[in-house]
Amino acid sequence: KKVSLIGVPMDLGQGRRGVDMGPSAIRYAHVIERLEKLDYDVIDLGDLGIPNPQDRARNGENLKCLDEVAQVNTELAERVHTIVEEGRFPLVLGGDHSIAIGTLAGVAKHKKNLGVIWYDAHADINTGETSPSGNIHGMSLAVGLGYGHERLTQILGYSPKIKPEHVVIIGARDLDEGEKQLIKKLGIKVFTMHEIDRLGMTYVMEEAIKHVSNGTDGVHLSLDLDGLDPHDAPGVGTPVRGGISYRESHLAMEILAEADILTSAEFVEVNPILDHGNTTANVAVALLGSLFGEKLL
Ligand code: DIR
Ligand code: MN
Ligand code: MN
Ligand code: MN
Repeated sequence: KKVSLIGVPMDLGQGRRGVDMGPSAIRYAHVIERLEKLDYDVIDLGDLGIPNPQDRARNGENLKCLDEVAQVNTELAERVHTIVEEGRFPLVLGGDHSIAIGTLAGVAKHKKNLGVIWYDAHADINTGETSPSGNIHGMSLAVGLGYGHERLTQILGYSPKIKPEHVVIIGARDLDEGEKQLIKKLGIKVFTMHEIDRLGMTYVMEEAIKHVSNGTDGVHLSLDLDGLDPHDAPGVGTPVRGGISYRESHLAMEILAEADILTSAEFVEVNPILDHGNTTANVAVALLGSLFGEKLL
């Protein structure tokens, strides 16, 4: 595989500063070297430019920094679209999870039926109407499904980007009321922490892979580091205890590598300011190693 890596140092989709340093922390944790060692042809396209907003708290229609988030995601969508066109695998480094809006827009332009694995403590399926925070990082999956502000859903001029039956959420343990309703209404497949504990990660991943492979022409992994337990990944803006362990996450990535179904991936929400050392970026890079086929022996 040929991999094109792009960083999106954006923190405007949520309230805590520092997640803009995520791409830098992940590069510092040797992501390029890790993938090159596995014989991938890796190009680092660098970071997108992020505008400096006049007012971070401005809350138009309950969407904070809507103009800036829409602008960055439009640029990201175009860049990701080009990467796929070149026959390369887009690997997007966040930044807050609002950047999934642009990634999905760019990838799905090439894939009529894109499968999506959403690895996260949250479902990010709020809209301006349901969001208790107004933070767009909690809305990105909804936007991909065609729900939300049209400045976001209409990026690259088409909507929806993905269909609910092609989505699986893994690791959910913190959902808002409106999110629960939309998940039920759309019939989205969710493996909460309950199912992971009860059935085990091997079974969950096998079922998840079947689900996103059924009737799809590509699969995107959107991995929010807060899907992991805060003990293992402390450097995230919205930690929720009782999460997926480091070991379970490696297993999940190894099973995904074996299945060989992914056509794009993004790793988001690494916040070095809230981290212990560079633990969380190191975890992200270790998981990327497994995802790209690293083996002990
Ligand atoms: C919450 C938190 N559901 C919101 N979402 C987060 O603001 O919409 N997503 N942290 O990753
Ligand atoms: Mn998220
Ligand atoms: Mn999350
Ligand atoms: Mn988050």
